[in-house]
Amino acid sequence: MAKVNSKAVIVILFITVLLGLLYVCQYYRISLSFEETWKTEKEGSQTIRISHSSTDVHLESPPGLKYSQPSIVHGRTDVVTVTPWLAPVVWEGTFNELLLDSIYKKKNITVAATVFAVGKYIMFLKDFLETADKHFFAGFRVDFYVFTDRLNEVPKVNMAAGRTLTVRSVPSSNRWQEISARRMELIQKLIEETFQNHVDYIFCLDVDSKFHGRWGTESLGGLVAVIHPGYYRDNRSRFPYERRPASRAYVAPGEGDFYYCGGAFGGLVQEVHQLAKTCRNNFEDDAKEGIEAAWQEESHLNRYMWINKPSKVLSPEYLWQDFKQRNPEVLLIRFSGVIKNYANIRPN
Ligand code: 5GW
Ligand code: MN
Repeated sequence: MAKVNSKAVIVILFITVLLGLLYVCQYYRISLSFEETWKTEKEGSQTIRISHSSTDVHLESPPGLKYSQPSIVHGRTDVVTVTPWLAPVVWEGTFNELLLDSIYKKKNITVAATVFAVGKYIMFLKDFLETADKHFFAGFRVDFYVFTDRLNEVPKVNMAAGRTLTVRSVPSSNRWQEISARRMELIQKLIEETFQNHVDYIFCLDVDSKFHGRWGTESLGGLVAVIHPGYYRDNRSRFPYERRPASRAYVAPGEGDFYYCGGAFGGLVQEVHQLAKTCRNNFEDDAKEGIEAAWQEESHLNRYMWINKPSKVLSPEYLWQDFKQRNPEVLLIRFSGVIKNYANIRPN
């Protein structure tokens, strides 16, 4: 009896050790492949990266983090903080940045930002980049992509550690309509060719603007749109949607949720890829039929966001306009368009 028992114990022990070894190997393999990804990333080639950016999964909070107690009965009452399809609308005072940053630090995310500075718009680039480095995802890995036709006029801006600046050459164009059309195409191609696998989120921003306050992890989501500061108190009949049914950007009277900005949008790379591709195709198909939407890509973006509801909506804090007086519900202006002399900067 005793002999059988000790044999059994040895077998069980053996199996346990084997399983343990297997587990350790597996773990080691994962961390190894992660490191490999890192190495090749730096060398500029593409590898598959373990996905860690899905939306609608639980958010893992680091253990032991202390932060103020959330309330479900007290909060902002002067603004609406959720859409009818239950996407959050991000306003100052609705989120805890310490908590959010800790959650996304753990996920080790990379955010990309695209900005176009074609022709005289190069003059806005320095302020844009300097303020972005300070306020846009501070403390996180950010890759800025500048598209310009004036390569030697790109300002030397020192980025904080872990943040990069890549300049891409685009042909000069005298027609804004062309620049606008090509923006979506270039965003689509950038995603396809450069970072489908190593960037998690992307934001596409106007260059004629500056950061004045935090724009960070609270803005992350699958598909992210920004409410236009010019129309958010208006009835939707006044929104400058494309109103001709012949256009693929058409939004009928009585339709539409909000009027969103063309000057800032973003989300998960795969989502923004879908958006850019769709808007580009619709833009080009319209053009073939000799039609151009009222506000070019902004009109197509608005049509897209009407069909494909954004999973996170950013309040006008995220794209204000310097010439506009701050409204009382806007507690903090984070990003704002500068006042520009149109006659001076635009080619047409
Ligand atoms: C914009 C209007 C007419 C003609 C040309 C342009 C233009 C836009 C340009 O010459 N160069 C250029 O880089 N852009 C890019 O498109 C900038 O990133 C700019 O921020 C963005 C959108 O154009 P904006 O900022 O003039 O449009 P609004 O609606 O913010 O005034
Ligand atoms: Mn602008």
